[in-house]
Amino acid sequence: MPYALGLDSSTQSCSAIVIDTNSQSIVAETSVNFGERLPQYKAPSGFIPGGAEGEVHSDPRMWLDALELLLQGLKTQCDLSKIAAISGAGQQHGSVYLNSKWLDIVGSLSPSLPLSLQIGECFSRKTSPIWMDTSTGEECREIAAAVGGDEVVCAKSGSIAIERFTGPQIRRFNKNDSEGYAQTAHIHLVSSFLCSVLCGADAPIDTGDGAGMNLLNIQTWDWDTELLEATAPDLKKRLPGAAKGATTAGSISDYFVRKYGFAANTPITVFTGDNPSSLVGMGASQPGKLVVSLGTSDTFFAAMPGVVADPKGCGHVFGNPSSGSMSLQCFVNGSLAREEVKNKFGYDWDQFTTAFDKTPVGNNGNVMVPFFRPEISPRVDLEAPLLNGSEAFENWKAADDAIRACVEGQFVNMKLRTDWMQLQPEVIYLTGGASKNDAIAQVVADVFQAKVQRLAVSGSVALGAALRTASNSLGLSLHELESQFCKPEADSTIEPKAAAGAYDAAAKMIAELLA
Ligand code: XUL
Repeated sequence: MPYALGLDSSTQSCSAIVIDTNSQSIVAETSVNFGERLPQYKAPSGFIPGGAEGEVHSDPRMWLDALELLLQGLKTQCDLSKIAAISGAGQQHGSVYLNSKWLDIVGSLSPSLPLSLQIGECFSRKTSPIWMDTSTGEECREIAAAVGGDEVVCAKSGSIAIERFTGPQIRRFNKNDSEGYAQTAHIHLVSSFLCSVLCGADAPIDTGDGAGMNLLNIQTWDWDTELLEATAPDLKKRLPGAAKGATTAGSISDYFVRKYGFAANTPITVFTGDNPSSLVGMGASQPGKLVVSLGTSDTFFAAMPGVVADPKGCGHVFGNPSSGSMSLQCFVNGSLAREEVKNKFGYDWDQFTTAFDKTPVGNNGNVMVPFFRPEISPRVDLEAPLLNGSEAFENWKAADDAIRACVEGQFVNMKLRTDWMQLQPEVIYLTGGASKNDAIAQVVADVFQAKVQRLAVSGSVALGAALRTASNSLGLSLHELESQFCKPEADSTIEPKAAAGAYDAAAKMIAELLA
């Protein structure tokens, strides 16, 4: 019987999954799309459109209303009193600003009134900046300068000061609205805010999500005094404690027991960020497994055996909710670039795939760095692909060559940019739209010299939360839970075919083109 509930408050929706750890099955799954179900917040894609100067904010009351709609829906699918453990995850970096009424109000919520109405009294900043916000370039530079440069910020916090990260956002709030900052008694991330609401008390920030703030020291996994001071005055007293992922934050508050029928005292494991949660939900929380998600942008993440920061400052290090650390690296030019090349030649996806049968591994030395938009891994502002040779992309006549060059260029660059993680992959889990394509999967296997398996995951963030709490609160092995719930698709394995070193020449050329 023991059920575990995992929640996921993401950018566009809030989702839940309930697993039965005995029968190793999913008991219930549901989701609430913010734009569709809560149009009153005028945030069709989960954020308020038209923010000035790169600001992207959401109304935190929307997240609370969505949580209630979600639990109402879940209640119709399963008996919530059977849930023996709860955890969750939130979109990373977004922050919630609360005044001095917060602890009293969240600790004594009345089930006859909605959360949003009661907690609505507590916001010292009406809207929350989220990860899409790019308004804090100046604050990033100020924080870096105050502590001795980006290298120092990166070595301390696992990432250089970045616009969407929470510290620069807090700094900007204090600069633009010092009165509002003075009224702020508590600052939470989306994840720790929702965890606190469920517990009816302040919950800690876990090291997975906390490392996305430019405030947490990845060597001590605690707040870094220098970074706090470089960010805003008296910041430490406004933050909750930092805690490792396997920490019990509290137990479900009376509000949820009376309103939704949860069992009293149901334990809640500290929430984490969506990416760290997804690492667990993909079954990759142990070093040796990499996840490559192929979407509009491509994302690479993996559990790391040690704690190292990217010396070039492109990647991120977060706490691994299972233990140790994880890396995350984003590549803007993912499907975006693959589609650009496909469309240039008027190919469909079948023709795109067949191109790989007609061209050899290494593409006879025809190399492309396929950046059609400014890239962040590495940082390149140029909006045109770089080629080895003087030929402009517009003049590239051989469609099949160009397609192979694009995909090989993407993954050779991915390998170059992730070498700092010092990983020795046994298996690469490929997920996302393009992962089904065998030709692309073969290039990944050949470049990384590791076997590739496909994962059919839709709700890896919520699943990761359910697995984490089943491990932390119900005493089950996380490793076993991952192998029970996160199975790669049958017959999806692709082994490397090319010899080790087949991409050495291309790697050298791409490194030179980007030097
Ligand atoms: C990671 C990031 C996004 C958010 C939104 O650094 O900004 O992936 O977590 O999901």
